[in-house]
Amino acid sequence: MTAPTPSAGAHPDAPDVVRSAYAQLAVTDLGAARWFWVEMLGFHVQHEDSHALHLRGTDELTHHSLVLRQGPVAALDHLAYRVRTPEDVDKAERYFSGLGCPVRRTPAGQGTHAVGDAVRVIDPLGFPIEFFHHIERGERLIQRYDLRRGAEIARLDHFNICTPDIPAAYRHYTSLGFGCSETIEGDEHELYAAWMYRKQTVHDVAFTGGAGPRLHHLGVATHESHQVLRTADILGALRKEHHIERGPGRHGVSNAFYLYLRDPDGHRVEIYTSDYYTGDPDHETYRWNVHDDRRRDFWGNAVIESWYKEASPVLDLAGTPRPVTDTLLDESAVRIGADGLG
Ligand code: 4SX
Ligand code: FE2
Ligand code: CA
Repeated sequence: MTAPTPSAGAHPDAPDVVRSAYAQLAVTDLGAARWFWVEMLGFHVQHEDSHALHLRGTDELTHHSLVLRQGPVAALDHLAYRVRTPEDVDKAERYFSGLGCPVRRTPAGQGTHAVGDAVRVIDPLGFPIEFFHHIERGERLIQRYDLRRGAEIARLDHFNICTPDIPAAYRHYTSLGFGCSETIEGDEHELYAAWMYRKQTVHDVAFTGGAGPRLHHLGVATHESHQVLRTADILGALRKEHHIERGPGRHGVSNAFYLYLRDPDGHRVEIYTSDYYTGDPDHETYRWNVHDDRRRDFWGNAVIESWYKEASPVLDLAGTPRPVTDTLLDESAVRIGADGLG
């Protein structure tokens, strides 16, 4: 079986990634997290026990796209990619072992509830990443309009990660078979940011320059921009406007309509809609100059400083927060990358 999405740069031994599939976050107050993600964003509770919530959007047919588990510190537990076949899980194990990465097999029943045989790695960028194929299915909710509330989230769209070495991140994901839809580049084509995909959208993962490894945000999709605006209105009406960090606005990169929120633990989530199809085999990378004021907000609105500086720590395979480094990011990169700082 061949992948329908670009794989020109893929390493022959790399697993066939289908898409960004779910994120598992550690949260310090599960009740507060439930209010935010279920009541405000409209995620559906697929499974719940005393220490974790398994959530999915209206259009998702797999068991969950977000797991919130109670933990001592707010952090990213892991990001998970679905691979095309069970054999691709074995491939992932061999591929990351070959790169010298820490690798742990989590057979069905030993990892995340409802996920089958999987492999967890600390990837070359320092992130905890899972690759799985099997996952339980959920009941179809696509036309359960009666169950919709809040932002009416349809599905997980992407992960955005902070890393000090953007070219290294670009090379790693190119080897994994990802295509590149858009970039932000300097006058000499220095790479400041990149948006990369396996499914046929603008991205499954994007990179923000800065200390890493840290999770910058999860991007979750609604069908239309009115749902993005409605989310901001509901938070305002409840005097919960402090959860709004950036937007609403229109991105230059991706053309998506957006709103960034912070959950009760500070985890950032982007409500995202209306990007475009990238599945043609000759789809070309669109390159933005770092001096173009429309690149991050098409209307030229400045980006708030916290958006560049703050992000969630990530855990190692034993559940301990990983140290963060930013040695490769010099002052000029911070100034030029941080377009909100004037
Ligand atoms: O701010 S950017 O326009 O660069 C941007 C940020 C574009 C798409 C995204 O999903 C994002 O988080
Ligand atoms: Fe995003
Ligand atoms: Ca605010």
